[in-house]
Amino acid sequence: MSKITTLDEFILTSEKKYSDATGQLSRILRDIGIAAKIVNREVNKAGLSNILGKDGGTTNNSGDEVQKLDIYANEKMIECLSYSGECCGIASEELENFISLPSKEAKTAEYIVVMDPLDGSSNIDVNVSVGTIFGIYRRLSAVDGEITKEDFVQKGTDLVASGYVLYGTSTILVYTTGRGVNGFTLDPSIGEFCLSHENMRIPPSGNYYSINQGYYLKFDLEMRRFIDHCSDKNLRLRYIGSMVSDIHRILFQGGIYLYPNTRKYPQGKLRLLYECNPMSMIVEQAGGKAITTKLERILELEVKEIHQRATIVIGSPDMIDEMKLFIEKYSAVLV
Ligand code: P6P
Repeated sequence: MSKITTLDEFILTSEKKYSDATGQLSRILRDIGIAAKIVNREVNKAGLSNILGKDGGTTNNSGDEVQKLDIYANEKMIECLSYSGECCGIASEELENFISLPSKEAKTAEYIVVMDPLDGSSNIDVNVSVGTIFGIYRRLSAVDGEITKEDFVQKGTDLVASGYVLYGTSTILVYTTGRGVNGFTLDPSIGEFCLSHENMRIPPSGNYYSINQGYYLKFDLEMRRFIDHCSDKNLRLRYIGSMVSDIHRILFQGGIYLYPNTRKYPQGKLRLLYECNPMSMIVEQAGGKAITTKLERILELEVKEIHQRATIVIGSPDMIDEMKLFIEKYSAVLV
């Protein structure tokens, strides 16, 4: 039997490799691992424990109807991130504004977390994959003071770590601290995330493209021409309404995920801080690319608001480069 490397062991071993590591980031990552196991337990029995359905018809900052599991996942992530005392504040899709964690230790902690606690929650009631997305930044405010909005509205290039959990046919946690991407699959028989995908690299190209083709007539010309091109090349369209799931496929098998501007979302639908930036850090660390439909690198975008939206084109480098040619050729905006 090959040696099992648990997430905790991997985090601690990685920490020892870097003399400047203090263990604070490791403890935050382990808190997230615990939260992922708890959320996974509820996701797997959502149909049985009256946790399905809308939470009284409330909506979150993305305008999405809030499902009970959204709220549960948000609460558990906040609770678990309080354990180590290494996180001083959280911004979440489920929260109007950022929050400070109340413990005495948290007040002087040096990291903040941004998160989408349950991405793709419209899939919950129909038993389709959902995910958690997180990013970790160093706080900018003085540790003896209050946290501020500036602690959160940081560029993606300033991310210290990012990751996601995919609650699918199995549950996998994928993260990076800027030194490569590693995946850990949950073994329910021992309750541990075990290293299953070491040093993940995205294929330079692939046979999948992922976009909500239902908006075809609402996309700009360059998007429609690219979609036509994908069809001409007999690429396979895969789009399940969960960014984590769609990008996870592309990370493994190659491809491109696109959420361009539409009439309903002229700035794009996805949130820059806690969806686009963390996923872009992971994909870039695995050798991929992530840009906006105006050819800007996602990670270099100025973040001005916590719930700021962005367009995104992310995935295999060769396919992103090909998409750029369509944008340069057909985009009225870039002329
Ligand atoms: P649409 C889920 O709400 C999400 O933020 C992403 O995970 C997903 O890819 C996208 O929005 C789905 O949006 O407009 O295609 O339903």
